[in-house]
Amino acid sequence: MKVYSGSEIRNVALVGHNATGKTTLVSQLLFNAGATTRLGRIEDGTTTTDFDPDEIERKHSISAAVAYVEWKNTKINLLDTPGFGIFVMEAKGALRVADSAAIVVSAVTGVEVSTERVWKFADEYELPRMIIVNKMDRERASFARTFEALQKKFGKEVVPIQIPIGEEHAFTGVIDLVSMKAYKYATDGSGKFDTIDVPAEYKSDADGWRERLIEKVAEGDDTLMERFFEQGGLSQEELIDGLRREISHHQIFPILLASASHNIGGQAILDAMVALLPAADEAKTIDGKNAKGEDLTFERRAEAFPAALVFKTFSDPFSGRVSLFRVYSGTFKSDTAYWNTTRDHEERLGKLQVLQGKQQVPVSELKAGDIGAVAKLKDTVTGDTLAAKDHQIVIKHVDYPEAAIAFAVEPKARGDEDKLGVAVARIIEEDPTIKFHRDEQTKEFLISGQGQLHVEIVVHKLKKKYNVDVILHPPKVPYRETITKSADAHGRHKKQSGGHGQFADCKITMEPLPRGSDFEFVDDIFGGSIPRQYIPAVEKGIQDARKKGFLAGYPVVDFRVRLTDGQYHDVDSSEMAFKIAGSLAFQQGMEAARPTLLEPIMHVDITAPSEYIGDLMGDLNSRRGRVEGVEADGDAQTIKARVPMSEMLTYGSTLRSITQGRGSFHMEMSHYEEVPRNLQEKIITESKKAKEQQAAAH
Ligand SMILES: Nc1nc2c(ncn2[C@@H]2O[C@H](COP(=O)(O)OP(=O)(O)OP(=O)(O)O)[C@@H](O)[C@H]2O)c(=O)[nH]1
Ligand SMILES: [Mg+2]
Repeated sequence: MKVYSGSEIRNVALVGHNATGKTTLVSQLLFNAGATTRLGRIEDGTTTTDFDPDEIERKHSISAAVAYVEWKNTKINLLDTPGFGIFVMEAKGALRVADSAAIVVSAVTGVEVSTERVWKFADEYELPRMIIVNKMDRERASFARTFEALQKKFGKEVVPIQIPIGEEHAFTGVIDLVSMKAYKYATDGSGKFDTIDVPAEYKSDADGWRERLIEKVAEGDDTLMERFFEQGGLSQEELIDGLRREISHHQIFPILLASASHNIGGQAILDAMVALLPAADEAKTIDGKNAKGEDLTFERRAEAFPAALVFKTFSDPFSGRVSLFRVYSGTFKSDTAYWNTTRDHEERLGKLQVLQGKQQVPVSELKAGDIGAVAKLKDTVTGDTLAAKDHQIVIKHVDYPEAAIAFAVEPKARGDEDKLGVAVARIIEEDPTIKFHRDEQTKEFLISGQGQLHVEIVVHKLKKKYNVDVILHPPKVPYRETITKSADAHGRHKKQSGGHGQFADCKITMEPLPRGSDFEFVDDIFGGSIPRQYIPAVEKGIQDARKKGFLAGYPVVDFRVRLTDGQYHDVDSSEMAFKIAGSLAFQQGMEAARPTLLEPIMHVDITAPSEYIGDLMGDLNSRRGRVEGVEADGDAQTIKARVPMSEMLTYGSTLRSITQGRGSFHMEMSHYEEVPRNLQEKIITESKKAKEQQAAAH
């Protein structure tokens, strides 16, 4: 395997809505460049970048993957990413290490929800981009409509550099507006093409589009503008140079066309990637932190010391854990020790490789700009920086969003708990947007992720890859309890059993506090009716009791206890006795203080094409939701609402069916509110039942 330097490398992330054909496009480009011997297809499970068994079975991408081609003496690293909303962070991670983005849209559906999300990520990372309008062969494909939608959404910078020859089943080639040549493709999927003159019937159309392109390029540069007016046009070289510059400054987002599954347009896309997208050593600075934790930006190309960011981890059945990294500066060599600057320890890198999907191709070294992989790192996970011990920097990785939903899981086999923990930890290494913890209150294991499907995929992986069979319970709603009025209470613990007795007595006042204040304990004892040393015991007794709950076993929050009076006995009093007295007082206080249940309210954002908004609002109404606003965002709209968590547990599938899969949603914890009284009885009975069952099982 040849070693490439940054100027010979393009790192392009293919991002976009799901099913726009990103994975198929990567297959097409690999095949056209001779990296594979046949055109991989989703339907046959033969694509290079959807190699995971789950991806093959589900016929869509779940995880980012890398492949490469050599084209015109240039290595193009292609990062294929999933388009489903719940996996969109994979796309963000890939964009983080790419130098440009290929935004893939379907010529049938145009701009969609994930298109806009990935566009925003590309904005955030200031990436130059090209737009590939794929599926030009499909019924109802339209170049004009798609172009219009793109321009409306992303601005006048969206400019075609190709127009199609034919549409739908008649799509047979593209006219290149830069060279003013046409490429006509074989209909057998071989990708073979003839370069021909622009067909007569397209001539005037193509001239018009070319003129618009040239004007747009000239706009960005005064001297070019002058030449344009003097000469009445631009030379081929001036046009390409100008285009390249405008693309790198985000002044032009060129549109290219394709039918990935019919293998049309591939070579023209590869040409454009090499000629128009920035090389890996052209990009500006990269931000991170130095060893002292201070922010810093460093010039990638100027630096000789090695620095790389691990942006992805996956486990391979043969080589174990594989870490993918992008080299930002210096050169990484096989069998050499580096420093994990994120975790501050040495990490030995074994044999370096470049990846063709899951296939590992050995390489002696990787230079600044390249993307490679290494297996079996000792203690390095996604997001870590590898650098040199005497030159420590930590490169900034992506910020992951909070998990949107949590499910309880239970191993089917007793004693599999440890195995479960280890397996989930492995999965989290691959996908840091998954969270796993044990709920102190319910003692359950909780897996949280970006949506129900996300968690289901984890469960599937646990079984297939790690042989841990779990039962997925409906997500648990973390209810709370509180009081609604003040009450005085008295707790007295007295026992005379043979020799040593037990005695403690305390009087308390319980008062409601505002939401979110949790618990306060105030010592209001005067005159030593309870000696100092026993007061913490009273508090401890109340703390323990409030965590166990009163109505339905949920922690009691947002109240204050004032300890006002009490009695003790010189011999018979003890800490234990005062703990018991405290808890008895708490029980009595709860009875008198009109207890009630609190439920978590979620802040929910739901995005979908406008036509579904009415139905979605109606549905939210029936879920006790409060709509707080609707924001128009092009053809899509986003509903902002607050909805009780208990009403949102299976929202993913409802949303899918209402919007035919075109909506997405995100939710975050907002605050707690009182459960309407008429719903409380049911929650209390259910929780009691669950407890009895748990008790019976143990
Ligand atoms: N007709 C037609 N079908 C295509 C084309 N490109 C892809 N497809 C089909 O569209 C479906 C989705 O293609 P994928 O390549 O998986 O799309 P993707 O963008 O990678 O999807 P995600 O991984 O879910 O984001 C598959 O059934 C492909 O065969 C195309 O140009 N024309
Ligand atoms: Mg895909």
